Amino acid sequence: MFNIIIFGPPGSGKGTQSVKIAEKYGLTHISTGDIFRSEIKARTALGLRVVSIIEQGALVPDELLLDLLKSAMDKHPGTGGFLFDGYPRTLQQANDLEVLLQENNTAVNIVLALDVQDDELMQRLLNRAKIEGRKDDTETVIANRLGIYHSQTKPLMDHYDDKGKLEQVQGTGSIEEIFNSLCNVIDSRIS
Ligand code: B4P
Repeated sequence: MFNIIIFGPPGSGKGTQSVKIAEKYGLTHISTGDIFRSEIKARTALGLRVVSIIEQGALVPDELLLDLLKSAMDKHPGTGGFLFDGYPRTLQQANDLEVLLQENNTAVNIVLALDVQDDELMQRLLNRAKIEGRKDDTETVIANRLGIYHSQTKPLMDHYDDKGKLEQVQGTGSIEEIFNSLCNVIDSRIS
């Protein structure tokens, strides 16, 4: 199996690039944000539990992520690998993922970190708000999400760098240019 984490601040293009990478490399795309949004839409117990957390731009508690991830992975036995999008976001989640993958005799191969400045992120997400109307894409909530990214999620880059798994990629430019840079990095790790 070949497993990739795509990592970056909100609005860095994780979701956009994940769809393209998963298709090109035949990976199973797991987006924890997409899973939460579909649970909220379907008004499940989990959706009702997390809706206000997500609308405020806070992180869903780590313990809720573990079961969710296990069941998402269990739906794809025999996959060639997973592309984790928006997970892990805390050190606890990174440790949980490591254990979960070890239980399946596999591991994270690469962490692709998209680098984009905060002012560009704010602009992208305010633009998305006009198109998609996501409740967590208001100026105040975006600022909260960026703050949480810098304090709780960004430190994970050192964690994966220490393990020799981190690859930083410039996240500005056209979607195709960024995709090509990501593919170059993946190809260099596969061969
Ligand atoms: P996510 O859905 O992961 O939200 P996100 O960080 O905004 O990522 P998204 O994929 O939507 O955006 P992208 O970077 O692709 O999570 C939402 C919420 O769920 C979190 O705030 C949290 O509450 C909760 N949650 C999820 N996972 C969790 C976890 N593991 N632990 C705890 N809580 C969790 O950016 C896309 C935007 O940028 C698009 O509008 C796109 O058009 C634009 N864009 C992309 N590439 C571009 C480019 N090259 N140039 C210009 N614009 C570009």
